[in-house]
Amino acid sequence: MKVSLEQLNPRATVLSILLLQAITPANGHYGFPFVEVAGVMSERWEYIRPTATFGPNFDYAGPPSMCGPNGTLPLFPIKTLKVEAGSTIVFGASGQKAWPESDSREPFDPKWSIYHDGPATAYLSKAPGELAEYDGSGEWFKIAAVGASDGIQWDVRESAQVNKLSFTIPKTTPPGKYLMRAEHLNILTSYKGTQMYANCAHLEITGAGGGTPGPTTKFPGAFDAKDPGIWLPNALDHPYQPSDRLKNWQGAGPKVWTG
Ligand SMILES: *[C@@H]1O[C@H](CO)[C@@H](O)[C@H](O)[C@H]1NC(C)=O
Ligand SMILES: [Cu+2]
Repeated sequence: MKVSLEQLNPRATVLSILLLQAITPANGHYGFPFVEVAGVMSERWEYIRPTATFGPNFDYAGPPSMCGPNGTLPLFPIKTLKVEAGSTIVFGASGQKAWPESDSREPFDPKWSIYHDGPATAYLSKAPGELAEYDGSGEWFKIAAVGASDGIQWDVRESAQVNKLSFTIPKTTPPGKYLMRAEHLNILTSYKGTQMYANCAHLEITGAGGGTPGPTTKFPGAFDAKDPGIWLPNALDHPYQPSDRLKNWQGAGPKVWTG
């Protein structure tokens, strides 16, 4: 049914416009509450630290930059996914479904996709003891950066309809219990305009190990709003022709360790 604005009581119209504005931003944001297990998407928050909101984080150097808002410790107990080094971890994306988001148990919706354009990265940090008690204050190393393989458009972008992020654990990663951080950025060229979305999985990595991961960094602290991986000059947002700088994008923070 179509109703013109004139037909409505003006006060009701103002109210419904205000309500629309209050509801709309929730649709614009997202996170990674799922991980695939043997090709099947997990339940929501089964292996991922719950976060209170999927709203964008602009505090690149603050606590939410690690595992998302309220992700410094698990808000409730979650499982640990056992994986062999060398395997690929697939995170599933979702829009915000509840307030707080940690209350939602909505399953993965394969028809929904990330509708912002920007790079994705993944990091690991080994827990000294149990993951449930690990606040992520140890060393972190980056294992992947998914940029713009054609040098002109981000691989993860609205028109590509991406709903999963895949990252490979380097084969020589030392065995142990790890927090795995998956991040997608909505790259915007304005200073402090880029939106950060991050969530962390609990992993137990098996295998022979043998590698020495590095360089390492800390969360929070790995980023600064002026980091060229966060605040890209205009030419790198949407270049008119392929750019090697965009093609070779490694992101904010340390270089990728491949094992
Ligand atoms: C998240 O953290 C904020 C600030 O400490 C707190 O007020 C809020 O209740 C937390 N949310 C949840 C779902 O725990
Ligand atoms: Cu958004």
